[in-house]
Amino acid sequence: MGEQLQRVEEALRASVRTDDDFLTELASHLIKAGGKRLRPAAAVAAAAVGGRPTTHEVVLGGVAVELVHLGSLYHDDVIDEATTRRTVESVNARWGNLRAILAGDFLLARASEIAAGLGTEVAGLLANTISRLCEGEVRELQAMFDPDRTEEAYLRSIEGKTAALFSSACRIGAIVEGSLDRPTIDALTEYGRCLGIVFQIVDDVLDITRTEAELGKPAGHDLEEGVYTLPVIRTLARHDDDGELRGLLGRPLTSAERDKALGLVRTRDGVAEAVTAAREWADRAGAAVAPLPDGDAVRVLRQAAQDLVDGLLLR
Ligand code: GRG
Repeated sequence: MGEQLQRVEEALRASVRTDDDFLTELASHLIKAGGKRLRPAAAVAAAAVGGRPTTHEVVLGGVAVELVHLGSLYHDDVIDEATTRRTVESVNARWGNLRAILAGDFLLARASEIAAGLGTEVAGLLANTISRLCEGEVRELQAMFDPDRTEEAYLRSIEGKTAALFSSACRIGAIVEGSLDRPTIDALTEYGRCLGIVFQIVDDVLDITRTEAELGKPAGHDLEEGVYTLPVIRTLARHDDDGELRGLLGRPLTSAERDKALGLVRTRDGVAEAVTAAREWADRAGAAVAPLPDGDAVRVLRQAAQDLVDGLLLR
């Protein structure tokens, strides 16, 4: 995987080069800052099920999905008024919202150009994925500060804002590989969807469980923003008979109230239940590819789903 991801890296940097040095700088800012490149890795790993060397088209599929991810981060940081991202100053903090939005649009446009070069189906798929990201994000905004947000509503939101892109990463990798049949492409798409759900649940757990020292900023950012994620939803639904947590939510919190709410979510069973839910989704990811002919690539995918839970929790 290392060599393929190196190829992704080079193509990613090349994809945002323009005649305008300032636009290139804006568009390269977060690429240079690193990132785990999980979505390109998912595209490459899905394509590997075909058993052939990674083609340039597969690398470009990975680049297109990472560019959409990056564009969404640029926009998300404007929405959140974030000051840092990937441990560096966010684009909006350094250059302002206007330039951050335009550079995010530019990344989406470059992703679309690359996808169009990979064929009509991939272009349509990527466009639909961008819609689903926006839908998921809007659902999250609509549920802000709502202590009655249901688990179903939470799942629908994260399916859009996170799982849609993981799912499309796998589907695009599988389509452009060129030799895989439709049932296999569909199985890999479902694998990616489940993987994305695992990823977002774990990310949401970490926002509750990590300490301020680990995060470099106060824990409980989601709680503060009024985004009630699975650990909170489970605590409210099953472990809040005295109504102590509910009494704190539904409005902006002082830092003392945030710490109190965090303590309740951490010590009651909501966190443990959310981790169990993440493991169940990891099992579903594994089950999605279980019918495929056994081989190294399928074993890697199944292991990756399990490792995602453990690796991220230990990160
Ligand atoms: C413009 C495409 C577009 C979308 C607009 C803002 C928005 C709608 C959607 C936001 C979606 C979003 C930011 C979801 C969160 C996904 C998430 C957990 C990101 C962090 O991913 P990592 O950890 O990041 O893979 P790195 O830095 O490792 O790449």
